[in-house]
Amino acid sequence: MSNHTHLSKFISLVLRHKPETIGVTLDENGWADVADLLQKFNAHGTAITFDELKAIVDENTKKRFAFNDDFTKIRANQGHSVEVDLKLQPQTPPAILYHGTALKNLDSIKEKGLLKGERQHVHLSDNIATATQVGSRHGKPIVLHIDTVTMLADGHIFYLSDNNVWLTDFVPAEYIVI
Ligand code: HQG
Repeated sequence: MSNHTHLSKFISLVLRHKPETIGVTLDENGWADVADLLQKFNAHGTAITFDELKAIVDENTKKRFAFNDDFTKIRANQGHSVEVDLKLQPQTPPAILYHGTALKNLDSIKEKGLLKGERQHVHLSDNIATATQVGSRHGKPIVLHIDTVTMLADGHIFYLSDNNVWLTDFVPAEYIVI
């Protein structure tokens, strides 16, 4: 794993799941202070400069992180397990969205629907390739098709993260086409 990939994973851990690992705090909208973050990474044995942090944010293919306008704050665009309010506005998704999972989860998903688990939302993609990739993180991938038209008609709400991941609270099994 390259040094930047390793750092990127550590930054994900801090900004999405465990800011306390290095003693950083996130505000209610998920932002960490950049100077504080850098100082605490370095104090905890992870050498990183502002320029390296900026390069990691810029080169991240999934655009996982974002700075505010003056680069004094940074946050993860989605994927949190800590409770944050990203202030995302409800949006109308394409008629079909995709969720990649592992075949071994299928029976449970058919029974219980898609649950957000540890994260704040269920994550959906607008394309099969991304969903396949996400699913293969968990095992032999399978891509579920989600009928968003009926979900919307039934009052379910969708959000789009700044890095184009579709988010919703729960997908009951009846809207899933396998
Ligand atoms: C599964 C990555 C059994 C669900 C990706 C998934 C994504 C169930 C796993 C983001 C279930 C949770 C999120 C049920 C859901 N029974 N299994 N009823 N309901 N599951 O990692 O969607 O690279 O929390 O199918 O690109 O895989 O980190 O969610 O397999 O956008 O930026 O439970 O993480 O982004 O796994 O991935 P996860 P996910 P990053």
